[in-house]
Amino acid sequence: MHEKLRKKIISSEAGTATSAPANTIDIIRNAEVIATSESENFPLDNIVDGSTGPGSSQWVAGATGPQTLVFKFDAPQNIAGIVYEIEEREVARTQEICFEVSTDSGAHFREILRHEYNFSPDGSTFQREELKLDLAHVTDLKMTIKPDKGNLDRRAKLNHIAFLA
Ligand SMILES: [Ca+2]
Repeated sequence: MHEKLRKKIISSEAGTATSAPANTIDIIRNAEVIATSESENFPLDNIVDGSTGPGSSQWVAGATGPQTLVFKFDAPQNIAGIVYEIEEREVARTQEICFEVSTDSGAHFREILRHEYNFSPDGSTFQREELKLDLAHVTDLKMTIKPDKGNLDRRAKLNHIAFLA
């Protein structure tokens, strides 16, 4: 008697976005996002729609200059990392991003990191960052995007963000 190999064939489809890791905090179910602006055709929903990578859907600010996104969690979260993606194909600009966290529902914020990135249509047009963190009891996470340091006529953009538990 022969035992049969237990097997499953799972075809890999080209072009599908990589699925989010299992330890990702579901932003839609666990947080409210407060933003300083959004543009009609590029709403905030695009940062959590699962569309990632170059050419993916993105949020574009409704106004030029610095923008702030505050993720207010329904219950305090332990955050082990942040992943974000930003694509800029149209203009050259120097972007500065700052993350701050609050553990008291937004009464006080503490800066956890600040990050610069240079976009250039002929060079870097897509930024993906994976930040390892060890944050406990986070009630609010604030992301401030300065789309162009020292020049306020650029628009902030964000294709994707995820928080790792
Ligand atoms: Ca997206």
